[in-house]
Amino acid sequence: MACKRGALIVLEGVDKAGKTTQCNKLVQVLQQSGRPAEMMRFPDRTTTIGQLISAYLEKKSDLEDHTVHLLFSANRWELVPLMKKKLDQGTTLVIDRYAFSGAAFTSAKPLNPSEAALRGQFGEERYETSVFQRAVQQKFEQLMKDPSVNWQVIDASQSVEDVHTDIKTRTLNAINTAENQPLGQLWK
Ligand code: NYM
Ligand code: MG
Repeated sequence: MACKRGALIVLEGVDKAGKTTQCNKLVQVLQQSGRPAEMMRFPDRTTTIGQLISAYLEKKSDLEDHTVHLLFSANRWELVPLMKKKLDQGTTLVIDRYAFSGAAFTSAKPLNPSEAALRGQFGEERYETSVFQRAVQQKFEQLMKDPSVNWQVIDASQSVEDVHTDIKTRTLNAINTAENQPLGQLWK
């Protein structure tokens, strides 16, 4: 009998929402319960393309907006064969950002770029200002209107443990659903 496919779990949101913490905890609890699971993140700064993106985010290089958008996209595509193989083998992938960040961050750029640049810093990287992050949040809200994506909204203002419990419950449901789905549907 063919092995059951894994689920593709993507955590999206503004910077500092706690996505990385939650991805790590989720993978740990899945593995402890004997379910094959691995974490990935985008941008994946370890590849050659990822290093170009990382230098841009750290303001060590300047890139034209369309160019960096396409680099983020290429950075996801270069890992698709590996992702597909893992899902096919039954491994659930927990991903810290995916293409929705690509759409939300790039489309937030035309909004108040000069104003955003003047505001207080979240961290040191590009995009890490409260004005920019509010624009990104609005873009995510628009993207969530797409009914073909199984969006689950998590209240990230809860405690780390409560957010974790919430994500874990929804993930176990997604894994059950994925087990009955052919992989091909995802990769048309
Ligand atoms: N980001 C991430 C984009 O602008 N486009 C994308 O396609 C992706 C995947 O990279 N501020 C931005 C969002 C973040 C920044 O991500 C670095 P992280 O999760 O902080 O490493
Ligand atoms: Mg960051």
